[in-house]
Amino acid sequence: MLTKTKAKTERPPLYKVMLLNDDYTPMEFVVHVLERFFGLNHTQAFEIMLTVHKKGLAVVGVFSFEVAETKVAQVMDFARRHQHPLQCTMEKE
Ligand code: TYC
Repeated sequence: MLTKTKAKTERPPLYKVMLLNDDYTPMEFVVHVLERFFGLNHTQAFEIMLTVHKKGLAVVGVFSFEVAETKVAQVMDFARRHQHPLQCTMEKE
């Protein structure tokens, strides 16, 4: 019999949400986004913003598909409304 019957606990896949650097979005705006949508305190938010600024991108959180999708949409919508080119993406972990 070729059918595998592996007794395993299925975990839902997780998704990394990442912020990308650009030359135009103000640093304070990125810090505000990280506090507002990712629940980070000011120090954590500032550190992650600086990592994105220096390295080009950083993972800002890991979530279920639905939550990751919502965070990306919220960040992209908020950035667009403020006319900043900030980009936020998600990727399967
Ligand atoms: N590089 C931007 C600047 O110098 C700051 C920035 C940080 C932009 C993180 C986007 O995801 C970002 N104003």
